[in-house]
Amino acid sequence: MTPDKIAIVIGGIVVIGAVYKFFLGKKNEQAVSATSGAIEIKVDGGYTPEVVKIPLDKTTTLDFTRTDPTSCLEEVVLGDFNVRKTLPLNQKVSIEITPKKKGTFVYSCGMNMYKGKIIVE
Ligand SMILES: [Cu+2]
Repeated sequence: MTPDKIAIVIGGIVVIGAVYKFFLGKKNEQAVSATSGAIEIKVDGGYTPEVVKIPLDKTTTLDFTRTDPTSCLEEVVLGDFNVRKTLPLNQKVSIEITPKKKGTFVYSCGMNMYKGKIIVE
């Protein structure tokens, strides 16, 4: 094979890998349940875990820690719980919520670009 053909093959493998990872990543979106009333959420290019499960009528503390310097993520908005908080870099910000309704609630960054989900059950 000539070097340009090798480059095409390598490029193809990289693209297939990226596509595969994208779809697999979506499937791996698994909900993490809050244990002992608290859950840690890492804010770095989005929210990890992206989906959390919390119990109805109980207070759960969501501990957000932002390690991503992107200003996009400096605010977190939990519209359904009337919460809007600034997340200083590398500092844990605890948000307590006591859901009164079952369902799936979406929260986001201040610009509504990055999203996470809270499942109340
Ligand atoms: Cu944003």
